[in-house]
Amino acid sequence: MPIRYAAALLATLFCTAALAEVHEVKMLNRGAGGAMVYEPDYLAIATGDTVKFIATQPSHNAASVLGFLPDGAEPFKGRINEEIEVKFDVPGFYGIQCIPHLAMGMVMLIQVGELPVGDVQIPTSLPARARQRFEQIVERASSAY
Ligand SMILES: [Cu+2]
Repeated sequence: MPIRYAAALLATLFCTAALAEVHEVKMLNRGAGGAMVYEPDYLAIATGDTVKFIATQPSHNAASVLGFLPDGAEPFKGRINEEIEVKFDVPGFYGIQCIPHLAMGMVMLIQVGELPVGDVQIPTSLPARARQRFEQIVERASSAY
């Protein structure tokens, strides 16, 4: 039954495609969490999912934080006002920064795969406000379970 086989194959392909999600993050001058924020500032996603960083308000970007991504993961850096889509294929924790507003604490945390959020290692080299925001994010994410 070649036709039935083709239909089954198509259904399998369709399901696989439907499993990989695209999550949207807004880059904002002001949001519910204060000034210079990503909204949401924490995402727990599946391996292979994509995050789309939307330039909702001007003068922001999205870039990986040096030393705050899993081994083997590719660092990335979007330009200012650039809307970028990043696919996360390596499980682990990713710190995301807006380069012009890092000192103001414009960061977010992306958790790829099922991991205890308490295991995250926040680099001590970050500016105080950024480190503080990461700590708040981890605290909020930990208490949500
Ligand atoms: Cu910014």
